[in-house]
Formats: sequence, C-alpha cells, structure tokens
Amino acid sequence: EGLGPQEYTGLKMQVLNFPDAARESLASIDLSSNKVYMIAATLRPETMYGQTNCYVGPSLTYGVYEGLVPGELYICTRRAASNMAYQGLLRERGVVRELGTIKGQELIGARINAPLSVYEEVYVLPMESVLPNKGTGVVTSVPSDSPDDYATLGELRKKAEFYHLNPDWMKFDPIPIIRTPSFGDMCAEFLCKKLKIQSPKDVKQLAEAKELAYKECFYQGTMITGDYNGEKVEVAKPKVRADLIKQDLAFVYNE
Ligand code: A2H
Repeated sequence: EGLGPQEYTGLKMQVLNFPDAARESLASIDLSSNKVYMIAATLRPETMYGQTNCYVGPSLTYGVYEGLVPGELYICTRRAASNMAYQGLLRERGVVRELGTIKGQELIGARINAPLSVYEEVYVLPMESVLPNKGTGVVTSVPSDSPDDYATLGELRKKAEFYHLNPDWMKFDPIPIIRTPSFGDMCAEFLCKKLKIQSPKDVKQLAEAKELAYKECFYQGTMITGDYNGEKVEVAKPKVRADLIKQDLAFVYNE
C-alpha cells in the first residue's frame, strides 16, 4: 500500500464478446442493449499504447454496475464500485446498485477494446497476483513496461494448456513505446531478463524490477510512439490522460 491517496486512471475497456460462462452468469442483464466496460485502474496512462491484454484475478468476484452515462455498465470489484459511487462516477451518487456478479474466471477469454493500443482488440487473461483491495481488480497489461505484466504473460504463454487458455488470446507481443537510456525500449523485458525473473512467483525480484522500471521510465523515458512521440514521459503522461478523459475513454478514480 502506498502512502496517502492514490489517483488512478479508470480505463474503459469495452467488452466486445463475452465467453459463454460469462453470458450464463449475467443472463439476467441485458448485455446487448448496453455498452459493457471492464474498468482497469492504472497509474501509467501514457503506456496505454502498449496494451496487449487485460488481467483479472480468477478467484475474485466482480460486479456489474450502471455508469453515469445511461446505457453504460461497468465491471469492477464491489469495493471499487462503492468508492466510485461516492465519487459520483456511477448512476446515483452514493448508491451501489449491483445488477449481477461474476467470477474473474468466467471473464477469461472475453474480447475487449483496449483504448489507444496498437492492438485494438485484446483478451482477458488470469493473473493470480491481482489484489482484491486495490484499484478496480482489473489490470490492463503493458508487458513492455510493467515487469508484473511481462512475467505473467510469459508464464501463461509457457503453460497455456495447464491454464486452459487459447494461445490466440496471448498472441499479441509486447511493443516498444518508451525509450530509456539504461534499459532500452522495453524496460520490463530488459529487467526481467537481467534479474533472471522466471515466473510471477519471483516476487522479490519483481518488486525490485518494478521500482527500477518506474524510476527509469518515468524520469528518464521518452515516448517513441503515439500522439506525444518524442516527448518526455513525465510531460506526456498528463496529456495522454487528459485526452483519454476528453474522449470518454477513461475517468479519474481515487482511493
Ligand atoms: B499499472 P499501486 Cl506499464 N492488483 O498500470 C495488482 N496490481 C494492480 C491492481 C491490483 N488490484 N490494480 C492496479 N494494479 C497495477 C500499467 C503499469 C502499472 C505499468 C508499469 C507499472 C505499473 C499497466 N499495467 O504499476 O500499488 C496497475 O499497473 C506498478 C506499480 O497502486 C497500476 O498501474 O501503486 C498499479 O499496479 C497500481 O499499483
């Protein structure tokens, strides 16, 4: 847990196709006449160009809630929905009306839109380390710049059969989006290799990689793609965030 309040960007990842298991669990909800979004909480909106998938905790329970805009439904943890309600991000301020619930496991394989990503349509995959008490319980994956995302994607690719995952869901490779002087153009891959991170279970090395990646990328990094190509990450970050919000692809979420 960090100190003080954390200001996240809540990214609206529209669900384009639900797996059968999800349809069954959500049978009482009119999915076809509503736009349904998985809300991913990120601290790095400038990395959204490099999204390759999205993660949920397979054993976590998610709820479906009405967003501010009529006809928009949000999927996130109940805890996050409650915070959102008090921040005026749901239909009725202060009220959490839950239309249904679904297990993370049942969302795996959902095809979703990843705003700004070069891969417009990506898939939902499982990540055991998603914490129920942080953010929305939905983590968008940027394996080029997040060591956690990189390690989990590698693990899932290696053991697709064991996890009952369709290899097609993991076909999108990490892409370079930020250049750094010390760790190259894909700092997560560089650091995972350098620190010999074999799997998401290498939590100690991952914590170190995360720290190193964050400092180097944020303070020394330069964008090498997107609308702010050539600009410092520090400068591009608030601009990308503001653009996402202006286009109604994201909102500010605090906790
Ligand atoms: B970040 P903090 Cl490119 N459980 O977004 C585990 N991790 C979670 C989470 C949860 N419930 N909710 C959000 N997160 C992740 C991008 C990113 C992130 C990059 C690099 C580093 C990074 C793409 N994934 O985070 O503890 C989300 O991943 C490094 C910490 O509140 C979110 O930002 O500081 C970040 O952790 C929030 O973690």
